[in-house]
Amino acid sequence: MATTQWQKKLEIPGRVFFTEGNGDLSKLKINTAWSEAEVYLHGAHVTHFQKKNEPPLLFMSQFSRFQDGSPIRGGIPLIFPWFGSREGQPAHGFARTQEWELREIAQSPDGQVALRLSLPDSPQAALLPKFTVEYCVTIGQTLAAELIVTNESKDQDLTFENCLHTYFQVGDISAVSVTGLKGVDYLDQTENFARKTERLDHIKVSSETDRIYLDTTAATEIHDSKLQRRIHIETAGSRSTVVWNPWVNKSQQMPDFGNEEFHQMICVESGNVAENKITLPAGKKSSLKIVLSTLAL
Ligand code: TA6
Repeated sequence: MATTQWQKKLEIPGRVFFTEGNGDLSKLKINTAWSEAEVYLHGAHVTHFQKKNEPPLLFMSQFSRFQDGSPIRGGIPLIFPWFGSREGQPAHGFARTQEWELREIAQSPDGQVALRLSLPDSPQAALLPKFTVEYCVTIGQTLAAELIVTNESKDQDLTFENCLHTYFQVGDISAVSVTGLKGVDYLDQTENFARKTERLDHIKVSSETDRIYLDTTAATEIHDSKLQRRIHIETAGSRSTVVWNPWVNKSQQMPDFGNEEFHQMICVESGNVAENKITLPAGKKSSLKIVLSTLAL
């Protein structure tokens, strides 16, 4: 979709500007003193974040679609108002396939860039109690993303799931572990949502892994011994952490994902899913925030 003149007026020359993304979708490129990033208006989708002299933080599939009605595969898919599949509806809700509106670009005195986007009205949204959704992305030495849902109705609760479904770039999945979830119960989606308890400090992936960790607000870390880095995932307003790698068979079943790409990615997702879903009273707001940073291993 073409970038409107009003949106172009928000550009900051040399810092934040629109460019033609894949599939003729509108893409914002952001450059800061520490990093660069890319954000599509389609799904308000952060597709790239990279600190200077470091490998990219986010994984993007080389086979991703960039078209109306399809989610982008990789980066940070924005999951709302439901997580997972739903009869007759798009998986993971409709927010990630809508064209979001850019509302504001702000540059802080220290040079961080903040974008504020809003979810437009839609027929699907009209089926729910009246609500608004804003998404704020802040790019600097770290990458922060905050999803704010406001229940605008006068007398109805708004029940929803939300999740920032982040795909992280790793050197090799066999040289990766995830920490911060020991002792946490999870639903194992590879075993029909069987409920289990995490026993390991360092979770490793050697087969399809698809787990919804529940009632956890802890920070998690991805230890990558091939890229010699730790990715630190700090959250606020998140009670669920999802860990996913499709491995061989699932990779082959996804046309927008390469058969061998599972070696270079892991999803560690933050949100409120399944029994952690949110019931927001009329007039109230909810915030889900992640702050992603990298450290030497
Ligand atoms: O977050 C894990 C998961 O729910 C997996 O079950 C898998 O479906 C993944 O999300 C990707 O979903 P998508 O609809 O983006 O293909």
